[in-house]
Amino acid sequence: MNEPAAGPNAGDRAARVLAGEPRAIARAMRMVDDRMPGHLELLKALWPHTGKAWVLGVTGNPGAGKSTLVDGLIASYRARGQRVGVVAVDPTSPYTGGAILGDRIRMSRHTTDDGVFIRSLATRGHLGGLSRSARDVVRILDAAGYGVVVVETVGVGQDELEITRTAHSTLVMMAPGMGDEVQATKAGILESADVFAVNKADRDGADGTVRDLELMIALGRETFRASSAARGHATHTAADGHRKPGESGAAGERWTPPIVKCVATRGEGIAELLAALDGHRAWIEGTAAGRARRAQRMGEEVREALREALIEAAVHDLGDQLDEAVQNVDARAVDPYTATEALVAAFRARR
Ligand SMILES: Nc1nc2c(ncn2[C@@H]2O[C@H](COP(=O)(O)OP(=O)(O)OP(=O)(O)O)[C@@H](O)[C@H]2O)c(=O)[nH]1
Ligand SMILES: [Mg+2]
Repeated sequence: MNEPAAGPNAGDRAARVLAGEPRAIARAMRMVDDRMPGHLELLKALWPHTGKAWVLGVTGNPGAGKSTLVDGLIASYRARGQRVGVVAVDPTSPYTGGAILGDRIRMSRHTTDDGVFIRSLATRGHLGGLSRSARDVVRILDAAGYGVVVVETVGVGQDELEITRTAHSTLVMMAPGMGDEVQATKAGILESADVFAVNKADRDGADGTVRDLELMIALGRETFRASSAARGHATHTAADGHRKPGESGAAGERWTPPIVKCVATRGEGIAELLAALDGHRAWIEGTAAGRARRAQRMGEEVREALREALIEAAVHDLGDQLDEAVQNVDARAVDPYTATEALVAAFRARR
């Protein structure tokens, strides 16, 4: 597994990724995922060639039909002539590409299409790093010319929500009778959803799920009004009413998540869903509020990277001083607040 850092330089590697060589792409993904030496140089070399892909996050409870739907979306984007990358993320699984995840992907009919690149990601112990890994893998696909990149996550917990923040548009899938509606409010998914898909509309209860969602969106709107618009979020919950599938969800500068009913197994509702997603993309790209959201997320990424880099630098530079401080706090010779202040001061003084 451990490949030496020697070999092709970042420029060569980047050139092969840009040329769309599948092996080079897979290798680059492994490098960034494992944070191998040279991965940052590679990402830097790829950066000027990124920013073209549309990133779609797909989330929802296990079994909602995400993979089946993504499979249908891939086919539609391919029919439009777009190349599609898929990153399947399972925060609950320590295995990458194992049987469990393989079973969850269900996109096998696209595996022979070289316009489709599917990659799975699992935690493998590096908790918290999954959204960064997902973001970097998405960038590699972006640089390699995949115009649409789908990030599918399992579940609607905090980890998944964080991962959806790496996307431009977030599609939240629900299925009737799974108690998803209640879960959604808990996990704060209303704030993350740009488009809702109520799947398994061939089953009883889909209309009820749609009504529940409409109600929650309306309630969110009231809450938003009550807490005033001063929070700086371009949140869609402030918009007026919900649109019918296919209509734009943009009301002026605001965005209301459209709700689209579908039957993923039969491909029903996919066209409406694509229209809703296109509408959201147009909102992100065409309105000041949409662009502000994009900028905000870029800001989050830089802050996250800065936090990580600062911690690394501080731990490296402070060395024994950090260990001593910990011992002193443990011996109650100093309180942790004063100890932290002293460490920050010491780190600053070294610069
Ligand atoms: N009746 C019905 N079944 C569906 C529909 N869409 C998907 N299914 C079935 O639901 C099951 C789960 O579908 P998946 O696409 O694997 O769901 P998923 O959300 O990706 O599941 P995880 O990856 O395990 O979270 C499969 O047996 C699908 O065939 C639908 O519209 N109607
Ligand atoms: Mg799945």
